[in-house]
Amino acid sequence: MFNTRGWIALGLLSAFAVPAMAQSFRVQCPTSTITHPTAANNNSEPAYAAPTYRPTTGSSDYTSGKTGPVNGAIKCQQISGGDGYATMGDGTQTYLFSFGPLSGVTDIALGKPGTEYPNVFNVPFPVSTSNFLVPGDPATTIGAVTVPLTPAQLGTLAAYNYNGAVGLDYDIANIASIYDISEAGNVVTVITNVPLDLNLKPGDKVTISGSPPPAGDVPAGYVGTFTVTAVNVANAFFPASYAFRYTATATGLAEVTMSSTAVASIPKALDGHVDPRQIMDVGVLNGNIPAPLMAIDEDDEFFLTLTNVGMIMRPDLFEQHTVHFHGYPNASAFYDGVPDASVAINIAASFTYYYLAPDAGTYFWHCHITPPEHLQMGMVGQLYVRPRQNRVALNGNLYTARQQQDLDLRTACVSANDILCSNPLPVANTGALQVAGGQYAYNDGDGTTRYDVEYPLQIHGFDPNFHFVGMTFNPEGFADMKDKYFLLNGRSYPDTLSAGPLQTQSADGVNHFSQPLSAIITIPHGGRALLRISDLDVSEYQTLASLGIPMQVIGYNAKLLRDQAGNNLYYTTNSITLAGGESLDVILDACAVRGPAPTYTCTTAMAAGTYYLYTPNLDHLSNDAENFGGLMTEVHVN
Ligand SMILES: [Cu+2]
Repeated sequence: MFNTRGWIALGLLSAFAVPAMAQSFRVQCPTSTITHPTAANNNSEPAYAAPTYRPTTGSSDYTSGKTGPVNGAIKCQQISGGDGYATMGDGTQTYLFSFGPLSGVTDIALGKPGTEYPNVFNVPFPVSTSNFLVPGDPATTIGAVTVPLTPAQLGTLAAYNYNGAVGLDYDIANIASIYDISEAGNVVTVITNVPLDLNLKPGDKVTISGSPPPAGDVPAGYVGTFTVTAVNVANAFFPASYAFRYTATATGLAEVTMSSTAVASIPKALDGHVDPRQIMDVGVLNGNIPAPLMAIDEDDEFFLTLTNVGMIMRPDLFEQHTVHFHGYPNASAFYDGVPDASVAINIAASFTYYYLAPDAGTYFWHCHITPPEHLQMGMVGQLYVRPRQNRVALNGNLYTARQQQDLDLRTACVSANDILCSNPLPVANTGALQVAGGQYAYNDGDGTTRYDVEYPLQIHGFDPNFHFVGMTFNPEGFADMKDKYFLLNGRSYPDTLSAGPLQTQSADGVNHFSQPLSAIITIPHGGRALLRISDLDVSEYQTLASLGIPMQVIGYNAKLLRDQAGNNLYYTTNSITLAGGESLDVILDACAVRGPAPTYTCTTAMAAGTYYLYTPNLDHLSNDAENFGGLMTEVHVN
């Protein structure tokens, strides 16, 4: 069947005479940007003391109006879009349309976010320790292990610590023949015979070679390895992009024109070039449910590369995929992933999405191509943004730090002039101070969303019939869709109680990690666990109840539960109900009696033991069969 829209698009393209472009895999993770200018500072989160940007009167320009410190860092991640398998609690293999990790592969397998700083992401696979990544890695390399992984095998996984961008490789060294070399003082201008858009930039090393007189025509003073001082130099011969400058020691060197021996060589560089074989080896049938976990901090810039590796089990389909951050304040509609209004990624192509991180909270993400189908089939992932308050210095006043955010129009939340303010100042300064390693769900300003451990928990449902016809080339009945497998982090009870990633042998004959996230909640003595719950179920509402430990709901759809006057509207319940497309934040407090503000010290801890999170919708406690599957997991209180 011809795609009518495709023909219209072709017509428009030819009207603008855009040259035909081959699709390719690329990856992008800059070490610095305009708003994060110092590369060395972008590999960790600096402390938050004051806002980055305070607009001055009459100025709307970032640099001239900037009066504060640089906050946040740069984060990067690469994912594949394609297909794969998961194994359900009753042993049934389920076919997925899915996303898989193409960076942070070890962290993902360990149940952590695969979001990395540039100094981790921009690292090619270490060829010296192993030849190359093979299909199924890291599951394949960890070896033929039993499921679930034993503690010793988990240790092996932790030792397998490659988290860089899969396929990232050096672009080859470039050699350009030189047309002209001239000198003014000791500033040398080199004009080559080709455009030097090969990532050459000031600070790079370049090696000039050539035969000196009398046999050759290149004075020895030009020859050697130098640091480039300028690129894109206007000159009398060729476009500026053909020329660069460096500084020589010798002066008064004669000009060389149309040399037959002079050559500039530019060292190999990491410029986003990837080896497509590694992308295909690791990305194909690499489906994960939930899709790779992402986590960023407020003030970060996030570069997320989606690589569409195609769906091997459905070669008849030419499905595009996108990434849609659900409910997220986007940097631009261009990166929203809704195919009608932004780009979609074709098979054999990569695209890097760009996000800012303005508002803390629990979000989630999914593919936005034919959402009922691609969501049902497994293209659903978790995403959260950590608040600035985590980065307030030890003993800093949380209320004062929260007030600082109102000085920057980009981060301000002032109820008096913003009725949509999602994170108002608390009604009073409780005097809550930052504690060592303090982690919070929101910029609460009063310490009430502090937690000791956090667990992303994705609720999802599968219709096994839909997955089966989706795998077997049959038309899918959308109106008949009815979820019958009920999943927490892609697993049904009792698989929810397995530590470590679950493996599945896929159609390529090798094992792949398929369901990396455990759903066991472990709370330290008297501690607090933040459950970041999201529901991406397509056809069912889902209810999750807590037996023995009250659920305190502190946030809903990535918004702090607080009125515009600053009163906390948290409520305590024993069950929550979510529809697909909703998220909420729940704190399970293993403390029976807690002291008052500002420290909220636990005076009586709950008894150690095993508690349960389960669905009281009893038909959701099995996977379309007796006594197996369903939405249930354990809470271990130490
Ligand atoms: Cu998709």
